[in-house]
Amino acid sequence: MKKIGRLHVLTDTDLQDCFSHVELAELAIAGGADTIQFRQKTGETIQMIRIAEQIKALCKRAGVSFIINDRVDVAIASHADGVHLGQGDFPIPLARKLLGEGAIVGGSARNAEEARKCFLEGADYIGFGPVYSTSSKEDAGPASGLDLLRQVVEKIPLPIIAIGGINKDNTLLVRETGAYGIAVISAVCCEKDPEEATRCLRRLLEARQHD
Ligand code: TZP
Ligand code: MG
Repeated sequence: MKKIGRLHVLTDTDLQDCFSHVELAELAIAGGADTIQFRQKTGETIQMIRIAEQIKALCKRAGVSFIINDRVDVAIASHADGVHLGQGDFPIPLARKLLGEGAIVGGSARNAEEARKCFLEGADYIGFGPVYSTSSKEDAGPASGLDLLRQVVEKIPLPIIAIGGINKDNTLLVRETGAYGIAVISAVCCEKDPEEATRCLRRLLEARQHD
């Protein structure tokens, strides 16, 4: 069954060099991440497949969903649970055709029109943002803010995963918009203790409203 997850940790080895993708996945899973997204923009495909296979094994053991950023080929090769695709990446309908109905296909959206397009193309969830400004993605574009996030949550009948500048200080505000979950890079990968950082975000997501 498709499990989208509410706390997506995107592994990153460009912003920091203390932890490998596999180490980050392991620590994030231990801290309570329920989706791991392997995100690497450059490098040899064979190397990516090897890393993805290792993360897949960790995720499978823990019952955590495993998604690959951009690369449908790496997702197929590593038996990942799905892919996450940006507006200029591999087309969502084609990814669905190649990966099948059982795969998780997520799409990125920066505004309501792009979110609707992802929905119409058959995405299973939408990564919406950047909600706050971020330096983790060069072409992320301007921050949407919480109001636009709230509008997308209300308009688009898919799980909305908020992304961009999300950390322990704003997770509760994001959650109050009705967003299904959050996705983070720096709030986990760039912390000294990624496991504890993940645990902290998990607790905030699970805290009762108005606690
Ligand atoms: N897509 C939109 S913003 C972003 C991506 C991949 C970067 C998120 O990184 P951070 O460090 O959580 O702001
Ligand atoms: Mg992309």
